[in-house]
Amino acid sequence: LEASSPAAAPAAAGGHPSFHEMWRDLLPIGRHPESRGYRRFAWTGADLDCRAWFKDQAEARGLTYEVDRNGNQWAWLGDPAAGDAVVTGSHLDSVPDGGAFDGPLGVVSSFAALDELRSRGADLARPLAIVNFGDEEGARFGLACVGSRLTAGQLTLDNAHKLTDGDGVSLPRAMEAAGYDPDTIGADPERLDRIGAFVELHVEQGRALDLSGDRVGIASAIWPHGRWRFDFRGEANHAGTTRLVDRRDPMLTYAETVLAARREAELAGAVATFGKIAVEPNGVNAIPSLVRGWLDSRAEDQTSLDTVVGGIEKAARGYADAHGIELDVVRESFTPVVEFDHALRDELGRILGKDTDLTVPVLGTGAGHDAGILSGRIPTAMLFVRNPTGVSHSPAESAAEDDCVAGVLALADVLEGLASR
Ligand code: HGY
Ligand code: MN
Ligand code: MN
Ligand code: MN
Repeated sequence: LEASSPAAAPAAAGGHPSFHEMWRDLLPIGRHPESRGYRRFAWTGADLDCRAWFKDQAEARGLTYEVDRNGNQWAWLGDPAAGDAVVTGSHLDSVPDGGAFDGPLGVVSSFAALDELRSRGADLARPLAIVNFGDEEGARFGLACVGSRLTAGQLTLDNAHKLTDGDGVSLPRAMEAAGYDPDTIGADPERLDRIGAFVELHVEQGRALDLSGDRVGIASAIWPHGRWRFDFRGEANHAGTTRLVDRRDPMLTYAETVLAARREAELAGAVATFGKIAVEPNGVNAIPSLVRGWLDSRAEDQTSLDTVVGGIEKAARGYADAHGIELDVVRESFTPVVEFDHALRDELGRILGKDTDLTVPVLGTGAGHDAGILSGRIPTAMLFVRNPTGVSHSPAESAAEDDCVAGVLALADVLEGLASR
């Protein structure tokens, strides 16, 4: 499916007409006309349009629709109170100028898999639910996986009030403006207790499946990752009249730190990215007084991550001292390594090995997911769908129609296999 050409997503013969139809309806929402990327930020108009789409899908199928105390949307087949539910889903929000697949592929595939189960006449012994977790990307308020973190009790109402967007609007106030009661925000153990397994389908954000020649894979682990804010403070002054030797220019220190991050990440076999920056006063002809850069760093294991971030901070302090710059480093969020449930992973392998002609490699990933947050609380697994370019968090993200359909069928097999026993 080329995100840039919805018309190029034919309802493939033997494919999934309902997948195709949902994809087509969702595709225009929140898409920027020039960048062609998605700007579906939590609780903004585009996100609300996506949420309305979710509600429509639930109601069109006669599913029990609800919004939980943290604003996550649920669509239930069977009794939500019965317990031991099998839950699938993902998120509908995006990074700035994100691709079409990261998140929505999992939600659309979940509804399509449910349609598939119904057309098969599957006899389910456990309730099934589809979920859209709010604010997975953290593009607006800086913290990723907000909906699942709130549910899992990793973010309190007090701390949610401290999360603000670029205009100073806090997360609870943004939810309130969108018509939700923010005072109900908080851990939802009762809801998690009713879930027996959570399976999230997601577009792969790398090329492992492309290289192995497989359409679908199973996730093994998520790398530990976090976000750190580096505040470099210097002195604003005239760009034309201030001699170089008299400057305390935080941009220089920031630039040296970016280079150090690349070096440290290479040494540790990890990744480190400064992808967001704020400059004050942000004038062409003024030396900055403040450069604020956000570091996103991830590594296969905790020791490597500590080494990378420690190395970057040490280098930054050295450069800051040399230029008379004050430096503050704040860890804004952190997610430890996630090992997905082994028994559930093996179960998925058995189901897919038996019921389809797919081979299913097991892969780790550097991307965060709501499944990773929930894995501390309930048995959780992920399916990845091949991404031929490996590109993600960009409008160039893509997946082939046939692979998406293979993902839908694999998810249907998994849901049926889990919910039938
Ligand atoms: O991995 C991330 O950046 C986010 O959680 N999707
Ligand atoms: Mn993402
Ligand atoms: Mn995602
Ligand atoms: Mn002047």
